[in-house]
Amino acid sequence: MSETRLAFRTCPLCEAGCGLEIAVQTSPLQVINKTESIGRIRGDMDDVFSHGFICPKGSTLKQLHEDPDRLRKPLIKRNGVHVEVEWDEAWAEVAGRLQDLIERHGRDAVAVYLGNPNAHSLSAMLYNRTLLQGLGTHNRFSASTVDQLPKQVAAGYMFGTGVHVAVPDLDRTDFLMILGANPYASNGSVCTAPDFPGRIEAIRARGGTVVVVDPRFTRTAQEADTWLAIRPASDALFLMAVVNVLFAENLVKIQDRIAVLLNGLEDIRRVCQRFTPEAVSDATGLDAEVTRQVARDMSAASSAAVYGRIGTTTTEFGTTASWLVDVVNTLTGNLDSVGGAMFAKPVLGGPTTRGTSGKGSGFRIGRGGGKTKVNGYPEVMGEYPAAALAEEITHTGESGIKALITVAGNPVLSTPHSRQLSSALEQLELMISVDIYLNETTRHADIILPSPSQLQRDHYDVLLLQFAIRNVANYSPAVLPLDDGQPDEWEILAKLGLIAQGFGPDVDPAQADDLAIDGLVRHSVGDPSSPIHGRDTDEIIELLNKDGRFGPARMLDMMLQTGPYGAGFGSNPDGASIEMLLSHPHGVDFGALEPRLPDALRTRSGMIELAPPELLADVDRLHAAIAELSQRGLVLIGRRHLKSNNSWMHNIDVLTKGSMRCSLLMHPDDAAHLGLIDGARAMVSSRVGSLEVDVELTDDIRSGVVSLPHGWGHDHPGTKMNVAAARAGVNSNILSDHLAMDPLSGTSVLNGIPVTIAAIRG
Ligand SMILES: Nc1nc2c(c(=O)[nH]1)N[C@H]1C(S)=C(S)[C@@H](COP(=O)(O)OP(=O)(O)OC[C@H]3O[C@@H](n4cnc5c(=O)[nH]c(N)nc54)[C@H](O)[C@@H]3O)O[C@H]1N2
Ligand SMILES: Nc1nc2c(c(=O)[nH]1)N[C@H]1C(S)=C(S)[C@@H](COP(=O)(O)OP(=O)(O)OC[C@H]3O[C@@H](n4cnc5c(=O)[nH]c(N)nc54)[C@H](O)[C@@H]3O)O[C@H]1N2
Ligand code: SF4
Ligand SMILES: [Mo]
Repeated sequence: MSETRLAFRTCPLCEAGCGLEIAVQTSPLQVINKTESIGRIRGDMDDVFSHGFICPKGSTLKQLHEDPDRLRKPLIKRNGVHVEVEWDEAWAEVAGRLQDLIERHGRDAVAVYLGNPNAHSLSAMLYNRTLLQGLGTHNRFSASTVDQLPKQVAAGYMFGTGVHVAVPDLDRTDFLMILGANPYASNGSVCTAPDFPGRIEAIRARGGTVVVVDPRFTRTAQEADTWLAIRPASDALFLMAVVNVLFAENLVKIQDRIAVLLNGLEDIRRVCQRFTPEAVSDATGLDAEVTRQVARDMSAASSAAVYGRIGTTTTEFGTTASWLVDVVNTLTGNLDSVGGAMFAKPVLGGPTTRGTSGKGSGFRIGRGGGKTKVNGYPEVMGEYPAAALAEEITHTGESGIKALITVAGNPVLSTPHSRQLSSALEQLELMISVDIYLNETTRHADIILPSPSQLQRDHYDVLLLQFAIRNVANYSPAVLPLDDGQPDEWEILAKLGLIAQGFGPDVDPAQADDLAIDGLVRHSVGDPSSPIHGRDTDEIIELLNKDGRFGPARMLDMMLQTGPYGAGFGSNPDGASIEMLLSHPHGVDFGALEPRLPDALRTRSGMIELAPPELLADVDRLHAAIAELSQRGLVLIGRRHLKSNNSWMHNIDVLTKGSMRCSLLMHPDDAAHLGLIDGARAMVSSRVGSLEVDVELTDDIRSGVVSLPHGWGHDHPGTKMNVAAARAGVNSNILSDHLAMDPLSGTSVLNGIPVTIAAIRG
């Protein structure tokens, strides 16, 4: 007889973090072999946050786990071909080559690129620190500079740290304005809210209003009361005009509680004056009266929240637009207020809960004078622009980057001027990738170290719950055991870090784990804001070790117990701990968000910096852009599809079958102009590259704007993703310009790229 057990875990594929119910089966043969297989995966109806919601990707964790192309053994490139090796051989190769390279070229010769799945991996969130410390390099890059960094920089200047990002209080707001996000496809980002679509529908069902600002009439726009078809890259101008109207029409209504915490209100009043709705109307493509009405409606609403996402951040004014989102939230009385834009109080704690309440060291970029060699881009939150990686490899001579370690990243498809990066990677002396596939990026690697599948690892959304719309906690132990000989992902990362420090190939990653725990406990008992301040270090470590836990589970227990709801190792017995979460497999809900200011502030002044000097200094550039934006010709924007996940889930047959999604959306008016018909093949060119793609005509996009999804282009030789290769699509980042970026954060321009398009005859 076959047996079935149910396992519950949080889906690690996107930021929504839905609860999954996973049937794990044991057939009679498997009983003998002591193996199990994955049966049906569906939404966990009892999950405290997602209540059964999932999207089509969630259930494909089964296919992902079983994908024959997913790597199960390390690969080493020998004579240009990747061959499978045992782990011992892989570690020996890593140790020999990495150590030698560091000795010859120094630590900064090794660059690191951390990709998006790191944000969804408990191992990575807890042990990348060990890796980075072990490497000791300043050359850090990540997907943040093709994504959300502008939001973090703006939040840092205003509230004190890069995790102080306010999220719309979706479940209680009466008015939601979404700019540059399409949660019906993406399920939300830097706003953790499973069933984001359902929560949007609930706003309207309770009589509230939803406004979507987007050049494309997305599914989200279709569900809104109002769609504002803005011209790409002009959101900062639109928001500045909203601010202008709020002052001009006396609609500013700051809560008293917030007013006393505000620095810079008069600066805002002054700088917005030039940006009347009329002055920006050509650049935004929005009628002045429409902009005025938005300001009036927001101010009149009993509660309101503005939410800006990737369509606003990956533009040349990403940071400025993100800043203005919260300026509008503040001026309309909605900052840190129920139904407005609020701050989570994460169960694990974080920079908004630790340290001195209400004050901190503030936020700066370019710390330590760090900047890139070729173009002098400053350090931002410990990293450099991903767009600079290629030039830092190719144009820095002896002192430049000679080796690269990628962890869960596919920058060849995800970052600008892909062809340039792809050829730069060929010039490296050494490349090591921690990844689950042999893909467009990892094919360049000398050594690939595969992580176990998502179902073979513990999970907790360390990062994403910092941005959640409710304070929840949910721990998922691994559903299946590791394969024989397969190290856990945290062990791979920790061991890489140790090897980079000079420990040889046989070093035990547990060594780094014990050291890290020791450091955490010591720090916590010495921290006056910690619930275990003054306790005995050895006693705490003994308590942590008593059930034989190690790795992420032990680390997590430490963070849970010392967090704002923590059990404090006995001082608050009903508080959060790993024991508590293990006895609540559907998660624990600590409630809706509550106002957190001024306690959560970590600015030097202890005030909300409404007009940070760095952002005031950008206002002239914004004003100067009006003329150019008004005349900009055809521009390219991206798009997401519910069944894609950036570049890496196209090998899952059930997600990619059906009509080809990698097409160029174009308005019929533009097509007529260019002599293109639906289904025609077109050549699209930008300053840095060109590609061929099929055109798909639709009225659901602003004329003058074309859209191509990213994450396609799976036609590289030397990869092993057979399903993806069969429907390769084309890589949109061939067109994005590595020099075009938001200068305040180093984030690339991926939306609003000037392009020319020509029909391909025949
Ligand atoms: N033009 C354009 N470009 C974009 C965007 C856009 O909107 N337009 N969006 C940008 C955004 S928001 C992002 S976040 C980036 C993403 O950029 P990246 O993070 O560089 O790319 P991903 O496609 O997420 O690739 C993830 C990689 O991790 C591997 N992987 C998956 N799961 C795991 C795991 O659990 N462990 C390990 N070790 N590896 C794993 C996959 O095989 C793949 O190689 O792309 C950006 N690029
Ligand atoms: N299914 C699926 N889900 C995902 C991902 C995925 O690839 N697939 N990726 C995940 C990741 S890493 C991220 S970061 C999030 C991103 O989550 P979202 O930010 O919701 O991303 P998109 O769905 O790309 O929506 C961006 C919208 O911005 C619009 N836009 C483009 N340019 C502009 C502009 O200048 N102004 C304005 N106002 N709008 C503009 C686009 O038309 C698009 O509708 O999604 C996550 N979730
Ligand atoms: S929306 Fe889909 S991919 Fe995202 S967490 Fe939920 S089930 Fe997973
Ligand atoms: Mo992202």
